[in-house]
Amino acid sequence: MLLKPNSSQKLLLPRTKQVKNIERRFFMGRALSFGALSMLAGCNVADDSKAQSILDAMSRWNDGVQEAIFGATNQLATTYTEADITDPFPFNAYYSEDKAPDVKEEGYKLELTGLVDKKAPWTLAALRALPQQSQITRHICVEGWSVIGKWAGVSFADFLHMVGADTKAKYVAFKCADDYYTTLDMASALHPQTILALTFRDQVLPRKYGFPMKLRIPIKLGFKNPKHIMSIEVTNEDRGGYWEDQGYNWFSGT
Ligand SMILES: Nc1nc2c(c(=O)[nH]1)N[C@H]1C(S)=C(S)[C@@H](COP(=O)(O)O)O[C@H]1N2
Ligand SMILES: [Mo]
Repeated sequence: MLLKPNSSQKLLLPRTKQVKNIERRFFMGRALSFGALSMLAGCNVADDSKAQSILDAMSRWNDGVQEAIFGATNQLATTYTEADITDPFPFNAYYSEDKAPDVKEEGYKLELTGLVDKKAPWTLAALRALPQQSQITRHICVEGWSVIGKWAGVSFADFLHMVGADTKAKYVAFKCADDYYTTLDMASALHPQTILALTFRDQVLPRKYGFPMKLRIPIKLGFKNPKHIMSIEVTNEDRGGYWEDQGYNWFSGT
């Protein structure tokens, strides 16, 4: 599905191009200066672990620069009206719709691990009893299409504070009922529009859109919005992600 022509498209297209250009420049810079860097650090290219840690550091620096350029974590994503909602709303995952995990509400509990004080798992009923926040925002997929949807659920910042998460930790990592996983930077996790979404268009989140819950984070590309979440870890280790580990940019802000 192609981008619908509207005001934010004008902003989006040049920006996407800009991201690509910036990444290309960083990549070239990285490639050209690799020899010099290895010398500086006193290692040769055969010294894999040292070379890798330099590349990792540069990649983290790239993520930091993107955050500084786009300031995504300080800005609010555009919100839309009910009339703007894309209907029908597409299905998307790394498999076809009939393969979407069929998580049952009975027995489901959201697991919390890592740097969290209160690790007691959460039932859906308990999550539904918390204050709910709604949003109509644009979901942008890295494949080049975007759609507008409506989600509601628990403010993720409120949830992290409630369970005594160490919000000074670097990351929040997610594991899903399929083989999907992703890692978010803490600033994005705490963004005021990041929600643990329990509904889509005011109905219980359907299986195809991530039942029992997805993280809806409009300041990130679609693949940073994990569906069918089973466990959440607060951590200082980057746990990577399904697409991130296949080369998609880790930061992937919108
Ligand atoms: N568990 C899980 N989450 C996932 C995916 C997936 O395959 N499995 N795909 C991602 C991608 S690439 C996109 S574009 C969105 C699609 O979310 P939607 O169903 O709400 O449109 O889910 C993201 N989260
Ligand atoms: Mo996507």
